[in-house]
Amino acid sequence: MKKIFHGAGEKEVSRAIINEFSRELSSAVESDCIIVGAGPSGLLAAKLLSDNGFKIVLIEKNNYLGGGFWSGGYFMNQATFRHPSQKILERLKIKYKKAKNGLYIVSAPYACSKLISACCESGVKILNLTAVEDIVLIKDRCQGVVINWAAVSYLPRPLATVDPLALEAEFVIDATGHEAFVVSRLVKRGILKIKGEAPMWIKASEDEVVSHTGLIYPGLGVCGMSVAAYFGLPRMGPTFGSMLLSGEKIYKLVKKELQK
Ligand code: 48F
Repeated sequence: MKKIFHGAGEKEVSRAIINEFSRELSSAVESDCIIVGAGPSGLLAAKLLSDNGFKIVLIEKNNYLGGGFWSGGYFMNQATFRHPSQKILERLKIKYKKAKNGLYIVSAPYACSKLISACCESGVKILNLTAVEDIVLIKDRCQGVVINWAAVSYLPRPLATVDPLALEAEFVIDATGHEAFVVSRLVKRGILKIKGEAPMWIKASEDEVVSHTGLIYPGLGVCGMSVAAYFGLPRMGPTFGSMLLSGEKIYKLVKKELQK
């Protein structure tokens, strides 16, 4: 049989993976900003910061990136965007249709994969299958996160005592969605108080989430649905414009701080 592929075998393949992953993980130990959660808000914030030359690490506990952006709502894979968020879709070269005046609709898998791709192309360092367990808090400032393999939390108890690693960064952004996990680590210590999401109200929620997106503690920002959870704002369910505008807003705020 005529050989089609190069002769690299088991040891070369294994070494390539180990060496490259080690280089990437070692590089992620120190960065300008760590973004926890690769849903739509975290992905956009990561892409925009990285486009501006900052070193960004994006951490996602699932194997796949995209969070809740793969489906629109109720297992139906069409996502809606209210004006003016379609302008971000245009900048990302994501084609959409008009549902009615001021309301736009897009295939969720298409939009989600385009956003993930844009984020990867911008040079963001991605750690998937990696869970943030805690934060690094030094002198009343969030200075990084504590990570472990996401699978550790599924191990039987006798095997689950695996010590984590820590990554340092100038800023950490909580983009973990409804659970506001990074914020919850400060709540646990009595440093912050979390109000929890209020019931659904699309018209109020989208404006409120974007307005409240910001830095909530030294070194820590929130974007996306973490904002609703932290400030007790209404949820918005199956519409995604405020996730993109929130990601864009936290990018602008963190950029300003990093440039000081
Ligand atoms: O929930 P998610 O998509 O965040 P988002 O950017 O967008 C919310 C919308 O998808 C939708 C909505 C509004 O339209 O209501 O739900 O606010 O993505 C959050 C990501 O964070 C990951 C989680 O797996 C998900 O992919 N995540 C959560 N906790 C951790 C985490 C953790 N401790 N470590 C790493 N990743």
